[in-house]
Amino acid sequence: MLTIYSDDHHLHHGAAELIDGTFKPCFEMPSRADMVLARARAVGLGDVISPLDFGLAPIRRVHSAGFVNFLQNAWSDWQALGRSHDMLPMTWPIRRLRDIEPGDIDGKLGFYSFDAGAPITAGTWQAITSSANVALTGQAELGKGARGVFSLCRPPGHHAAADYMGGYCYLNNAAIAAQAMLDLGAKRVAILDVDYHHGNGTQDIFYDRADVLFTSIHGHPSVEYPYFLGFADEKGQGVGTGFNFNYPLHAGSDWATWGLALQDACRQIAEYAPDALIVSLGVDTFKDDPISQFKLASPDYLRMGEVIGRLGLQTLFVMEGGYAVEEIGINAVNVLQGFDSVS
Ligand code: OKP
Ligand code: ZN
Repeated sequence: MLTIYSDDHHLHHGAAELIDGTFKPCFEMPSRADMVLARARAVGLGDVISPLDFGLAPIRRVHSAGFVNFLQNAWSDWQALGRSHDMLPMTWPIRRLRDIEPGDIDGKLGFYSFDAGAPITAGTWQAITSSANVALTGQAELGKGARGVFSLCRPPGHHAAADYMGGYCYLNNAAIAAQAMLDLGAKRVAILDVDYHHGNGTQDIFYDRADVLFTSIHGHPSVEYPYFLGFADEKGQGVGTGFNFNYPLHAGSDWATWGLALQDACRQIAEYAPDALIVSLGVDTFKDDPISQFKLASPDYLRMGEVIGRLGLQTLFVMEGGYAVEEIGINAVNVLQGFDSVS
């Protein structure tokens, strides 16, 4: 399987995130992508190529103009205040507060985010636009006829919506690739989000649309981040009703439970008969993940790839989460090898 990768992800390296009431070193760190790349090379997964630059147009197809402007200018606005440490928000417009973009950068930060887990650093803009290009280049390779492509994105994207960042995510790489597929002629695209956390951003972006089916298997939002979306009764709205499927599972779920949800999601995807499938590939479902509560073991990821491969669809794998850095390469590449083994 072809891998798309850019070293630019190293430019995004936050010092700390606010978690459990304290600052901890960011779990979302550069060594994650390095480990996945090293494993892909070690097992001879396939060629590794650099992304092309698609510019901002395909990003703007998914994200609002105001949000893209905010991300592009955030660091210089911050520096203008004499600050050189990482940016983090701390005031949010929740219920009954006004929906007006502030002029002040601290206000903008709260306006365009939903948590304090995603720092913006000097190199974040370059890293996130490269990450989107990694996804778009994967999409282009699929368009040339590839059966499966791996976009080794970092930072991840599935928590980012049209106009907010958070959860280590800034631009929604999977959504940007899905929209590009549609813009280039696909009629229907399915997304399968296997990351441990609900893909709230992706769901939100496509919630009222029938041309993208969103399916997600994740920790139950009553006890797990992102808490405020990802329940089973979220079915889509308007013409999008019936095109959103959430599988919230309880803490401690292992392959026996998780695999059943995958089977059901795959049944929905097959019934939808999409032109292509995008997998938001997070491997934080792993039993030793430091911030997650599922119990998948490394060989389970081979099974996961096989089940996905048996759908027989052109498939773009977009890297999302996974924080057990020692095993992230084995687990992510196991999915890709499982997929290849049935292709
Ligand atoms: C990003 B991705 C847990 C706090 C979680 C943010 C997690 C973001 C995960 N107590 N903080 O979906 O892997
Ligand atoms: Zn996750």
